[in-house]
Amino acid sequence: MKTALITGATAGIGRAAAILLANNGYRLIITGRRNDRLEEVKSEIGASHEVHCLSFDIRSREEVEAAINGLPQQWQNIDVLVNNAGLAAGLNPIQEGAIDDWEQMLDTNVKGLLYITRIVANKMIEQGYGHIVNIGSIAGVQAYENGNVYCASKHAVHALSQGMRIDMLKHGIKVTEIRPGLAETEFSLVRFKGDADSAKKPYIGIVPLSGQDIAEAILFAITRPPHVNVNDLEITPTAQASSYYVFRK
Ligand code: NDP
Ligand code: 8X3
Repeated sequence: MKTALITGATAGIGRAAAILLANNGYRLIITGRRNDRLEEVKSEIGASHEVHCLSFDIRSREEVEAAINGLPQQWQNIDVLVNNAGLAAGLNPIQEGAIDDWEQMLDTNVKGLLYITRIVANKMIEQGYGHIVNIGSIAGVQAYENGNVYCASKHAVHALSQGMRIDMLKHGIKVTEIRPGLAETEFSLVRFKGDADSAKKPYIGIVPLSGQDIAEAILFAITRPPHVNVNDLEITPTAQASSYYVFRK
C-alpha cells in the first residue's frame, strides 16, 4: 500500500485530496497547523484507513525537520509528497503591500515547500522511488494586478517544479506541477483575513473549481504507470481563460 504525505490537509484542496486518496487505497500523513482539523479529517476518513496526523507550521524549518525526521518507523517510507500548503495574504499594489503578508507568503509557499521537499526527496532517493506533486497556480505563470508577491511565490513554485524534475531525473522520481485557477476553498477568506464579503467576490457569476476538482487531478497524476510522468496540469473553471479573462454571468 502506498503512502502519501499531503501538506495543508486541514482545508480546501489538501483536505479533499486526503479524503480522495484514502478512498483510493493510500495510507496518509496529513499536515497543517490546526490539529483539531487534522483529527476531523482523520475521523471523516474513518478507522478502516491508516492516517497519521502531523501538526506543525511549515514556515519553521525546525518544526518541519522535527516532524518529518521524527516519523514513526512504519511511516518513514513516503511514496507521494503533495506540496499543497500555501496561501495568499492581501491584494494590494506593491507600494502598499504589508511586509508581514509578503513574509508569510514567501515563508510558506516557497521556503516551507523547500524545507519539506529537501527531507522527503532524500528519503525518496534512498528508497529509489517517489513522486512529488507541487500545487502551483495559474498565478505562477501570469501575474495579475495587486497579486505581485503571491504571484511571485507561485512563479517560484513553477521554477522549482522544473528544477526539481531535472534534479530528480537520474533518481527516477517523478515531479508534477498542478496549477489551479479560481478554486473556492478557504483561500479567499484567508487572503481577505476573514472578510467574507470580499472573499466571495472572485467567484461571483462563475462556477469555480472545488477542492475535489484538484484532488481528482492529483489522483490522476499519481496513478499513471511508472514510465509516464505528468509534468504540468493547468486547470481552470470553464468560465476562466487566464488570470485576466473571466466570463461572469
Ligand atoms: P485553503 O486555505 O483552503 O487551505 C490552505 C492549507 O494550507 C490549509 O490546510 C492550511 O492549514 C495550510 N497552511 C497554510 N499556511 C500554513 C503553514 N504556515 N503551515 C502549515 N500549513 C499551512 O486553500 P487552498 O486549498 O485553496 O490552497 C491550497 C494550495 O492551492 C495553496 O498552495 C494555494 O496557493 C493553491 N492554490 C489555490 C487556488 C484557489 O483558488 N483556491 C488556486 C491556485 C492555487 P492550517 O491553516 O491548518 O495550517
Ligand atoms: C490562486 C488563484 O487567481 O486567485 O492561486 O490567484 S488566483
